[in-house]
Amino acid sequence: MITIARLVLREIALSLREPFRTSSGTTHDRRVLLVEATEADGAPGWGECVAEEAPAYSAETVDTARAAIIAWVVPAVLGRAFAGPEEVFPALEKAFRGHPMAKAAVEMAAWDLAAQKAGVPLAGLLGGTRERVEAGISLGIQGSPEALARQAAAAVAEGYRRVKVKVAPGEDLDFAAAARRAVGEQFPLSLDANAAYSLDDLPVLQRLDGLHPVMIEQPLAADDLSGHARLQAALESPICLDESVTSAARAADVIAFEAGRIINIKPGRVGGHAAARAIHDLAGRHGVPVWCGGMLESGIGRAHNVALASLPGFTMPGDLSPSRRYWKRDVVSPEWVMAGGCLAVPLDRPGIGVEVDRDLVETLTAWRQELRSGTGR
Ligand code: OSB
Ligand code: MG
Repeated sequence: MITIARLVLREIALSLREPFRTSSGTTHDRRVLLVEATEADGAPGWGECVAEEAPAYSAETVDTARAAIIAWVVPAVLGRAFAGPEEVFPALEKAFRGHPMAKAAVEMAAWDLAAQKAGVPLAGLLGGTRERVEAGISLGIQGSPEALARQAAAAVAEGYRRVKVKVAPGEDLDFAAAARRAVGEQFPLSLDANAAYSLDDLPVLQRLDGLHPVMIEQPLAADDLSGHARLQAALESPICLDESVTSAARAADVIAFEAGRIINIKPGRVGGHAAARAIHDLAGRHGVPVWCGGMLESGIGRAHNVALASLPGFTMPGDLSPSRRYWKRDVVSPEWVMAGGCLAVPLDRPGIGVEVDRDLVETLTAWRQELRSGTGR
């Protein structure tokens, strides 16, 4: 049984070591919403919202998520007794439509809370079976193909198990070809378009296909499953869907329509761990490989992703890079490190398995709001 009695919502500012550019924009600094959920007593559970500042990747933003959490998520969960964390997502789905990133931030905090309370690692509570998860790197669009090639070669040398390269119309063939030369013919290279193409771009997409990437991620618009099905039929490389998969029902559509052959699961995008696990289970039943995506999370969101990625169906390296790839200093200790191309699943500690550096979080906090059950909201 868990009953969240108090929830602290805050926004912290984190500066990326290097700007991250995709077809949908450039990120220099992250505004990260953090959720700290506590029962009447005991250790808090932490969650992180993956929404970005602008509605580029999806319609949700930091500000819409904040509003949705306060207006609708909190009233649906605060002070309410749940038999377990798996009951939180259905309650939120019943309470209001949409806003999966807002729902996920609180839902995931509830999972950490439940794991802390039970004294078990979150990975174990979710059904994880791996002791380490394979790390991949996602490289933003660089100033030149040569600059991208240098980064790709460095990533291989560092031990990453897969290199993903962002592409956009006009910054695709030369960049992807340079990355392919840099990593070698056999190395798992993937391309991510963040929904920047249309079926009119078929000639370019077929030339990218000719570089035999392990997958082409989200080439077309998020809501265009029929377009993806047509494109998949015209390509050799598997299409992987990211933005399109906002729920388990959408994942079922992807599989039924053959709109893609691989699914990127981000718990923060689909409403949290329960939905992410449902997609994992569904994909497994259909023989569709899944991997864990990332949204430039702090060490808190990363901990949730690592725990999820320890489930048996996550058979491909995730966008799970060590803390140092993103931040001068992460908000957790220990920071996430890569060894032998993997991140270790922290199985020796309860919950998310890393400690939140409260002093640092306090220093980085732009605003904070405390919500309690029983008080006038
Ligand atoms: O499309 O996978 C994506 C980052 C922000 C938003 C969307 C995406 C990404 C990444 C980075 O590719 C993955 C990471 O966290 O390292
Ligand atoms: Mg993506």
